[in-house]
Amino acid sequence: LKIESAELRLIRLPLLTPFVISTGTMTEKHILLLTLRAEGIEGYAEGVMDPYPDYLEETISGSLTFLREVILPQVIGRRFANAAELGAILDPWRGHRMAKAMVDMAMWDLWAKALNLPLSVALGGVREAVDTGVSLGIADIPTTLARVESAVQAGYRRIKLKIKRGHDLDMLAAVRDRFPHAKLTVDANTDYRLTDLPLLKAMDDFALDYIEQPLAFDDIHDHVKVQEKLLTAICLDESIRSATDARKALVAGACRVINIKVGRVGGHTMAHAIHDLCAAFDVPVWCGGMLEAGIGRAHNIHLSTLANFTKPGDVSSASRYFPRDIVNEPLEVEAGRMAVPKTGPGIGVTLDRAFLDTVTGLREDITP
Ligand code: OSB
Ligand code: MG
Repeated sequence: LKIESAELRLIRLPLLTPFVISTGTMTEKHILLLTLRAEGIEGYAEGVMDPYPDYLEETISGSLTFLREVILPQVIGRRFANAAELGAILDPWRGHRMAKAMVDMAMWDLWAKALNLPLSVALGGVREAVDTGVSLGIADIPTTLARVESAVQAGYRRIKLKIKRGHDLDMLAAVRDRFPHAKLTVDANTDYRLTDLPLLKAMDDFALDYIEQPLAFDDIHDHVKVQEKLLTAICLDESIRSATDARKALVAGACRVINIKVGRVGGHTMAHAIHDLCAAFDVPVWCGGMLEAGIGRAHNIHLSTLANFTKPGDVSSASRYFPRDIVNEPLEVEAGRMAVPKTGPGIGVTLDRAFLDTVTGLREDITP
């Protein structure tokens, strides 16, 4: 495949409901969208970086500069047999895994399309639909109970509750009391410290499937101390950026579950490596989300078809987030399962170009 040109767009989509997590509130989703063109085919990817570094360090403006000035000029005009060959261009640079992920993901989409295969098949997936859960933002207890109720009614197979210091045990007690049999998890997005160990230990009473990322985003070591003391499994999200991170976490006993976000770890090639490593450790994985629009959501669904994605992922219905999506196909959950989109090969969704143009703030074409 010879990559002929690329297009970067910066789009803004309003969220139906503000999404509140321990690090802040999101009311609008800003998305960097990449198109790679080769031999009459287009491959697409969405970036998961935010305007400001509140989830991890990367920002949209930094990624835009890195892609426009450093990476894309080397990709365009060059031939690739597959996405793994991007390593020669991407690996020399530090960090920037979210930006690298965009290039890797668009290349996987292109490659699968060139082979006329669904991306799930090109990746080695084994399912036609994937189990899904929901991630519920921080809200007062009555609002949270109502949201859990509607998620359970909708058939979601796991409910993840966002927590922060001061919004944890009372809320959990209320939810567990009302929903004694629901599969519940919590996600702290790094809000706790080792001194909170007694509080985290108290969460063992709520039969949670796991506690996601209680400690710092750049920490693996201290999570070992939490995991040793708790019966509940720790799941790492922010701390795992690569298969090397995953190896260190698993060898040290920092977690018993890993949340793989393809956009966080540098793309499908790395996501697959983490998936395989976890399988070797007998550790289950699940697919996380970053409130993606249709392109990123489709990538997540295809990735979730790999065999060791045995826990429900955050790949819930796009209509929970956006009044209108940038793809034509509705990505909606039915009875707790999301079907793999298959309008054609690759990621199996098509851009709603007329709508996309109305939400595009910046567009750049990168040509040889
Ligand atoms: O930690 O998983 C997270 C959203 C933004 C930033 C971080 C996270 C999340 C979510 C949302 O939990 C998952 C989704 O896309 O529904
Ligand atoms: Mg998380």
